[in-house]
Amino acid sequence: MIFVKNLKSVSDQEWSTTDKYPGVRWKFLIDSDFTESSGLSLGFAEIAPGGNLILHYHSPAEIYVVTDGEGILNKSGKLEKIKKGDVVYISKNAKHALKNNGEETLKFYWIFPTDRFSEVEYLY
Ligand code: 7BC
Ligand code: NI
Repeated sequence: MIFVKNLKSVSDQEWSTTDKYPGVRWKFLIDSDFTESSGLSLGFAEIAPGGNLILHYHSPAEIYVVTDGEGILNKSGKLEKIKKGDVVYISKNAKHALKNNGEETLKFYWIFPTDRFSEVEYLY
């Protein structure tokens, strides 16, 4: 199975949000809840200035690909500035958070080695 998608092609998909993550919204691009895919999943998230994807961990490892903006990555308590063009590897169960302390929207893709985002259990 091979398919091509573009972020614009999911413009009909509603943004997802939760009160847990103020200023954060996201969409699913490759995810077995929406696409005929398995093994890997990909989503796209935006964090508005002042927004915060709060400290959490999960059993699957994760990758971020930052496409726009800048923010502060919390690496299990150690803070590091990240920006457009950076990629981030997060190992299984490593606590992480991402806050947008900049003036523009922070945008990034995330990748999980799972069929779907909905099977990732978020722990705090
Ligand atoms: O961006 C979201 C929204 C829940 O999740 C992916 C990022 C992460 O670190 O799990
Ligand atoms: Ni995460």
